[in-house]
Amino acid sequence: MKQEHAIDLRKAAIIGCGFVGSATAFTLMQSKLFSELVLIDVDKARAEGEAMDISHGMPFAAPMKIYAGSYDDIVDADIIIITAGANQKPGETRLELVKKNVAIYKNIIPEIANRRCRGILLIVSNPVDILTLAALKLSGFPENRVIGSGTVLDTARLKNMLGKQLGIDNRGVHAFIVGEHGDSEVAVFSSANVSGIPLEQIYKLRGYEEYESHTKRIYEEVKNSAYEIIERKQATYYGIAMAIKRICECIVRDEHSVLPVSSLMHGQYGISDIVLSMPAVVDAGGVEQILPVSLDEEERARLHASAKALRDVIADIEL
Ligand code: 6V0
Repeated sequence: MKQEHAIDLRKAAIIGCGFVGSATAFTLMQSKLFSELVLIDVDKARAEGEAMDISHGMPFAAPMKIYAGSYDDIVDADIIIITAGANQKPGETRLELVKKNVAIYKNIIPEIANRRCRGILLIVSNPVDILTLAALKLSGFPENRVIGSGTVLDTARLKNMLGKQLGIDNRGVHAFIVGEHGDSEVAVFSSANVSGIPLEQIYKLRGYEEYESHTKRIYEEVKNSAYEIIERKQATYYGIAMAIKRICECIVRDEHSVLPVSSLMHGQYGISDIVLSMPAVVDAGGVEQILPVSLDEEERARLHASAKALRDVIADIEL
């Protein structure tokens, strides 16, 4: 029997149910963050199949409504996660995807905006910074409600690799990747630390003398992770699904946690009017405040180069 709810139920939507969308749906089902999850894909059968498959695991998790739906089902979604679009082929850069995926966003975003959705748009498709800017412009949503997954995944990769190198739980490693989620991204080693101890110092304390060469190598490995995975298994999806779950947690629980999501810049380091990743306070309203991480001179120059790389691509497309 259907009855009035005394409390607001939490609903998420995933648009695009390929590798990333389906891994995200699977992860969110197990997270118990939402009571309802709607899956949308141009390939409706794919969305239906994923909803059926994931729902069969529900007796081992927690009850939740999961189904393949349409845009009419997302009007009351709290978070709308967009993973639709082409993915990188082996050797293809994220920026090379831009024209294909901007065209897809020109179909999807007006469907959302026309329904006056109140939810937060969480952009995941690549190139994520450009598509977040496209989503912002095409939706007319306030900018705090349009977030890109940005370098949340890259930062997790960095923490994981540093933790492994130092033999320390990666959750104690505080370090960020900022800038583009892509080839021009910047690893901020100058202010990285383990529980407050500067990275260079903890390298010494753990018996490693090769700070410069190790950190250079780790940066290259983080930057090339997606290429390496795609070379071996055609797509990356588990890491990003976990990163999306973490961003959803911050929103749903109004955590005010600091995550390097991508959002519109307003003069931080002299950069404006483009979207890139910088640590930001994330809460129930989306991005509450950008916190420009402290950078040394070289990192600052690299950040500007990253912003320029994004700007050059934007100049070439119509948003
Ligand atoms: P995939 O497996 O090809 O899935 C894409 C899905 O999108 C397919 O099921 C399509 O049918 C669907 N789709 C296409 N057009 C539309 C549309 N107009 N409306 C609804 N659905 C549509 O790709 P995969 O899942 O591997 O990757 C999806 C996107 O995520 C790509 O752009 C990747 O590059 C990107 N990633 C972003 C990451 C990040 O860190 N931000 C990480 C990994 C992948």
